[in-house]
Amino acid sequence: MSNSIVELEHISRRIRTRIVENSHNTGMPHLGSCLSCVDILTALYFEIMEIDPEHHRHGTRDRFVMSKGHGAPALYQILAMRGFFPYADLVESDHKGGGVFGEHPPTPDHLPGIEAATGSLGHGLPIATGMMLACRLDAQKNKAFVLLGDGECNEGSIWEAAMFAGAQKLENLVVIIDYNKWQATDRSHDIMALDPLPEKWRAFGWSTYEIDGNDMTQVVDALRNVPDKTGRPVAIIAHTVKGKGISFMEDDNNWHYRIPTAEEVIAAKRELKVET
Ligand SMILES: Cc1ncc(C[n+]2csc(CCOP(=O)(O)OP(=O)(O)O)c2C)c(N)n1
Ligand SMILES: [Mg+2]
Repeated sequence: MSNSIVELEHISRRIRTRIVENSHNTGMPHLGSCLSCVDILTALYFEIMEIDPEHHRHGTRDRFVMSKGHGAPALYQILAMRGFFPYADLVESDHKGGGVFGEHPPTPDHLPGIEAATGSLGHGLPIATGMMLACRLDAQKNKAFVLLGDGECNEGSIWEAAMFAGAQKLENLVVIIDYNKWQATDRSHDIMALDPLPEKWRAFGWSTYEIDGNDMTQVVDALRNVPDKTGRPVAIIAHTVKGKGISFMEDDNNWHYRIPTAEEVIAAKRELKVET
């Protein structure tokens, strides 16, 4: 696609508005986690990825795996706006009664655009690594983009997959780390420090880039640059702000679980300055 940065930023604000409204209406948690990665998802789905919502299982499509599966509410909004299913399905669904729009992504055959059922942290990267190995065996050039949380990088399975992908030189595999410096209950650094993070990925055979993951220009530029001709998989360390875009949610980890009141939804929409 060829959206300008201003258009992409506008889409991001609309997505943030819908996420906040949806959380209030359905009781869906993980607002801060969703708001932190919206700009990355917008860039991927509205500018970077080769996808066709009309033929969403096409074999040579690019893949996106939401490894931090609790970011599903953001992914649902992106998929609806991109045309994978009607927005009305999402708004009118019964979230509490076992519908497809749960706190974590369902299996792919239940919702167009979902590539993997995630939610147990640490599994999205191993799954995407297998996908890209299979695509290479089929001589396909498509890419897989995987969104990891920084807390999620505490999981051992992430590093086993990283070591395998580096050794195999899976150059069409791209990891984006949503580095918002928080996990569910505390600062990531205080639970299990990740630093030096770029050096760790490089030691496992990856190219690394560091960006501001809430700056649309930097996000698009980094994603346009893959594969990066080194033959290595790419890890983009995206520094983000949990709760980004709404002043009273930014960097306040209470919004990992909190649900906004009707008044807070109005205040958030006033800041975002867009309707859904
Ligand atoms: C294996 C596993 N352990 C624990 C959880 C519970 N959990 C859900 S979100 C979360 C925090 C994850 O932090 P991070 O990856 O940094 O994501 P953020 O919310 O900051 O975007 C945890 C521990 C889980 N989903 N899976
Ligand atoms: Mg985090």
